Amino acid sequence: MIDEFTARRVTADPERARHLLLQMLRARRFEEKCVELYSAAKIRGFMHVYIGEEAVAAGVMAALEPEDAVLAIYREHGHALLRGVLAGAILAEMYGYEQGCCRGRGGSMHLFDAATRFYGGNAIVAGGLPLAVGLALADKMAGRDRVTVCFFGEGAVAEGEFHESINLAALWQLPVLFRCENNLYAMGTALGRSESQTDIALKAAAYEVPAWPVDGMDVLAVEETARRAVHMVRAGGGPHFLELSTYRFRAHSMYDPERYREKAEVATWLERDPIDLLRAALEAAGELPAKTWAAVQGEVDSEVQAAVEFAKAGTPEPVEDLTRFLYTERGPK
Ligand SMILES: Cc1ncc(C[n+]2csc(CCOP(=O)(O)OP(=O)(O)O)c2C)c(N)n1
Ligand SMILES: [Mg+2]
Repeated sequence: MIDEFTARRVTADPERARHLLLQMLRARRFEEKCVELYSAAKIRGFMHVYIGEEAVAAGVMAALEPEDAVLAIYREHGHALLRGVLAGAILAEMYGYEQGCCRGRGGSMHLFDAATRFYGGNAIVAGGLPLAVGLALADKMAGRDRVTVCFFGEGAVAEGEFHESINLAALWQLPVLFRCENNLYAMGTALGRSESQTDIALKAAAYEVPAWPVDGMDVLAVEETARRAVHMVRAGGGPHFLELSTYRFRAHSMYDPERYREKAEVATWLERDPIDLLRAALEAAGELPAKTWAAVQGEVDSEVQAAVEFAKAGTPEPVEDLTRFLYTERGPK
């Protein structure tokens, strides 16, 4: 059953809703393929998928300009893809090939692409926050009209870097949008087992940063709040903070027996799959005829298939290149 409020929001701008649906589906199908390739041992190393959380990344990207910067954690395939990094370059990176966005040196957790100002991909919990503050400080000092968006999990709030970064961003009124992806677990640790205060927006508010909780499974709400927050930051309003409540449908990483949560809890959240919710709302409003939905799926499937072909045709970096890009091309002979 679609509530009246959702129905009205979809009808108000069906094109935007279909765009969001397409973006979420791109991330979902891409990662489903990654899981398949991982199981077939084509991709190795650590891999963490974002399946279930797509609305959080999809909802903000359309509000950004090409000159803005984006940082994420190790669960970042979707962020990179939706920011504009080519699917083939991401997958080739995961294959460890030279054609990857980091020449195959980074892998799943360290996607990076200067052209789209996607600054990673970071395996260190909370590691992206000080980088975001540094980027925003540079922009402010140089008088550049840019916003830096920093995604991180709720596990980051236990780190000193979280507090140091938010404090300095607030003190210096830097143009950063912090986006906490609260999926309730940091590996196998539920938030309430590690934090005395589980209201994360409140922690940011304690540093005088405007902060709101948002339903991270409702992509229309995510988009609306993201647009507003990006606008406020760009207008010189200093850092802003959004806490998105969301859920990862899959395990933490490819090695996780998931003993810390009940199957019933997962099933409850699966009922709020952001893709299913938006699709149902569009269909109920008569804004997603069967052939439009088939076209959306076809477009996504072709993109994923092309990425697989591109990655499969890749080649490892030649051994003689291995010392390149370390310090300087003009190092001692
Ligand atoms: C500084 C640091 N400490 C510990 C780890 C080990 N570690 C990897 S992922 C993770 C959980 C992080 O959870 P969260 O920030 O909520 O992100 P999520 O995986 O839920 O998206 C931890 C503790 C790490 N990578 N970095
Ligand atoms: Mg988490």
